[in-house]
Amino acid sequence: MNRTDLAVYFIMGTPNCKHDPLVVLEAALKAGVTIFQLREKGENALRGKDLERFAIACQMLCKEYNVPFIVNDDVELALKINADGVHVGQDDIALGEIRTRFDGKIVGVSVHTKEEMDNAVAGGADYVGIGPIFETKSKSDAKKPAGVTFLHQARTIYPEFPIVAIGGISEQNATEVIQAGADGVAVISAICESSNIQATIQTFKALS
Ligand code: TZP
Ligand code: MG
Repeated sequence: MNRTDLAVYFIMGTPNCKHDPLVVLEAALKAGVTIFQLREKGENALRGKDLERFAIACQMLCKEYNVPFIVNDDVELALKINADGVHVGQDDIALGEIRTRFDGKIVGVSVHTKEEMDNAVAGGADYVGIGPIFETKSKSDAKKPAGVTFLHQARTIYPEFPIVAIGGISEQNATEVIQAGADGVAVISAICESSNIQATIQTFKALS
């Protein structure tokens, strides 16, 4: 993976969308998101065969636009449908095992401290996600907003490692996280709730 692949990282699940999620995804792909993560969580989240069917529909769209398709948490689903990669948090299964099972694929890890970042890098992660930077309403169990202090520290310690920032990032505050050292912005609501997805994504793309 290249650091440029993280420029505009769109994350979405059906509960995040007010209208047809596949229409939202295609608009985002058309506008130039550089990577997509299916994160199907929360109230009314799809499960089982319904989730698998939806995941495959997202995957097919991403293929059409040549955009990597990542699955959040659900390692078995990611392997079953041959996703381009998986994104895991600190509470998910061990990185060593995931790295082995996703040989040649993308593995992303959420980190919040230097120790977690060191472990992710040493364990073979392809990129890390750092956040929540700002207040988010898209993750019920999100930690307190951390600001850009750790992000900046992580960039200083790892000048070349792919890092994406997440949590409450908007068109208004995205510059701050890019200046602090992020290669890109990972967003849910900024795109899902945008009244002009094309313009929103252009704003993000212009920053990195
Ligand atoms: N992890 C940390 S914050 C967050 C996740 C998945 C939610 C980001 O959503 P939004 O709407 O861009 O704040
Ligand atoms: Mg997780």
